[in-house]
Amino acid sequence: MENFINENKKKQIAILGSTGSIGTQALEVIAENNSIFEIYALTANNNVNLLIEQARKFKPEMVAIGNEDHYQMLKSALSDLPIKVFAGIESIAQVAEMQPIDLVLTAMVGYSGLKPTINAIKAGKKIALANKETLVVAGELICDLAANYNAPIIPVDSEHSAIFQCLAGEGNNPIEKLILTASGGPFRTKSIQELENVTSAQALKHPNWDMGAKITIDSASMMNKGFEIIEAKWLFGVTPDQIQVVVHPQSIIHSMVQFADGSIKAQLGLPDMKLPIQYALTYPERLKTNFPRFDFSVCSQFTFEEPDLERFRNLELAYYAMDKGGNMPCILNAANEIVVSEFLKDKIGFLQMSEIIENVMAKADYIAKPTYDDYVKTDALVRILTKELIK
Ligand code: MN3
Repeated sequence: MENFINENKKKQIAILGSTGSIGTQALEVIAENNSIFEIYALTANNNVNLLIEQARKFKPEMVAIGNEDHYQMLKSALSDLPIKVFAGIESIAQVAEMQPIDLVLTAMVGYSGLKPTINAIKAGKKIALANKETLVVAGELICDLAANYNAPIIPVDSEHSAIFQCLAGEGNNPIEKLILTASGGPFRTKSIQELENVTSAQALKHPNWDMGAKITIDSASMMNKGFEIIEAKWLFGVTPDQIQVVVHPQSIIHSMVQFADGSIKAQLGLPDMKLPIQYALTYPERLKTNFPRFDFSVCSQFTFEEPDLERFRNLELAYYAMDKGGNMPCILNAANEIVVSEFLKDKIGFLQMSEIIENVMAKADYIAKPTYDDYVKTDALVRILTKELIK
């Protein structure tokens, strides 16, 4: 593969979702390596103040804000700079396909990542994929498009980056199994009785990773790991029975690959998303960083546990959705987005989230071979159905 980094021509980067946790960390990585990378476009959904600040600092060609109410504010705050300003969800998808862009980092939250990712793939862009919901909702469609349009997808999710790194140099050596590690989240040791009463504030305190609110709740409920199983299936072309989840509370082993000869390769490091973000930006090369290094004398023990499917039902629901295929993972995702937002408002309990999702999965219309329009329709209908069941 041709080296991606070329000091004579800076790589043009678009960050979709630049004000979120991944987006802001990606900008730190890019600021550190500004002789290699240049920001071409930044987009955000709602956080207009931070988007203005980022645009003034990185001076992209263009910015887009999803929420059109913020257009005037964004436009006037940047009026002294030659930055094109757009607003509306559709404009974010259009920004993703702009000709000069070399790489699109998809770091939006949830289903909203689907359309812009499709556009970027159709424009043949290299994709650094942080928005896992894109693959959960429409993995088959995305992978077919990526193959047809020659758009490489490089995972940013730490587990998938780990697997991707383990596979580097392995050619077509057969994978026997992928072993996804899970921290277990803040509720790993809580009993089912205790889980009845945990609050969103408790769920937002993740022991190892500092992330956005939605993914932190998904981590506490293990839905995040459920999504990651589905993400792994599509990224690495394995079958569901080739994906195993192991709870590893220290979050130092980010995931592993077991090959046909029984050999297991693992990727290790401190839990810091800047590493997988940077690897996705510089792949297949590695750049020097000043991130803190893992120290074996400080962490003397790695432990492993089986995930508990009784307390964390979501993992089982995700396996079911993956086996069932069609629009079932899309149903799973839409129901989850609604229950998470209701849990964050303390409108429903922690365990209720899985109960409601399971109920929605039983009631929603199943489509075995969905088109893009079917996904759009499924997402919209399932959101309504889930809200009705919560009332
Ligand atoms: Mn992850």
